[in-house]
Amino acid sequence: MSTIEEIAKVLNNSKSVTIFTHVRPDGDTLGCAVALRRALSLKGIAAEAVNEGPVPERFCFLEEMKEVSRTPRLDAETLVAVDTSDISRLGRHEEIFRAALGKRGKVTVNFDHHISNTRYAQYNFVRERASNAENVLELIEAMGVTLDKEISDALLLGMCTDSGSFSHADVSGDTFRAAAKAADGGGDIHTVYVESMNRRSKARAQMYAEVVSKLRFLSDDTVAVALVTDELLKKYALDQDATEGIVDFGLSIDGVEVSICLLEVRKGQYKVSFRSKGKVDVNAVARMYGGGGHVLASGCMLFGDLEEICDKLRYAIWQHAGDL
Ligand SMILES: [Mn+2]
Repeated sequence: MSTIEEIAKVLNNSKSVTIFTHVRPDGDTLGCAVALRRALSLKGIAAEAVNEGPVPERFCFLEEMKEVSRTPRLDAETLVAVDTSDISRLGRHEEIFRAALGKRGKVTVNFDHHISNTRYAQYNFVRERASNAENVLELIEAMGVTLDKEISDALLLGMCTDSGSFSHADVSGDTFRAAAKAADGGGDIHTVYVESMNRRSKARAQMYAEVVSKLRFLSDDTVAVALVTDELLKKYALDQDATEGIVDFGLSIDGVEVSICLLEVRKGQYKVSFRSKGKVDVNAVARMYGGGGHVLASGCMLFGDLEEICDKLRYAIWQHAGDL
């Protein structure tokens, strides 16, 4: 594995850089990408940030998000993936990244914080932190770039969203030290928190209330399952991004050890998000079905009807339940 200093050197010596983010982008992958894009351009290096889809509305309060494009425009020398545990998480851009692997004149970098990272690039840096933005902050410092307001806000967005506004179990002194640097750099945590995490449309509030009112409880009320059907999203004219955060509600219930959100992506196919209070390793649970993530937060895809899926989940959690 490479060090932050080695990767800083690779980036500083690059003529051009494309920064890739993962599918269904969150605040961390986008915050990391736009902060790094700006740091590179402040050094006079041609740089762009890309995602296969649109930037979710709740992150668009940052001007820098305008710099995120749907397809690479540069034929960049260096390709960097941020916050992306596996190359397949690049979605439509996977082939572009894959084509650069081992190709002369191309450099690939994988810069991440997921325990499940598959080390798919030429240069890999993976260090567990509450957010990858903490790692990117150190990378930008190692590149010799002074944090400005735009970089600081983008990094705070990553830290704030991935850490559940600095509340998750994996938040440490490192998180706060990084956040303090971003605050000193001009970052505004109040705006970042309110815009990205603490506002919602009326339609979303109503959809949320309906999902919560129908929560299912499994395994002696230790597992809460929220179901978001396609029909429900259509009823409120919402897209799948609107389900962000629902899984966290289940975990707030006394006695619940694992909270699950099932999002129906098409008939018989569900995107599953897991949260754990700590007794169950949900990274291991998700891995049973080809997914992964962190010990306390992970995801996978499941196929079948709802009852089959609940049986699978019950079984998988029981397998990894420890003293539950
Ligand atoms: Mn992340």
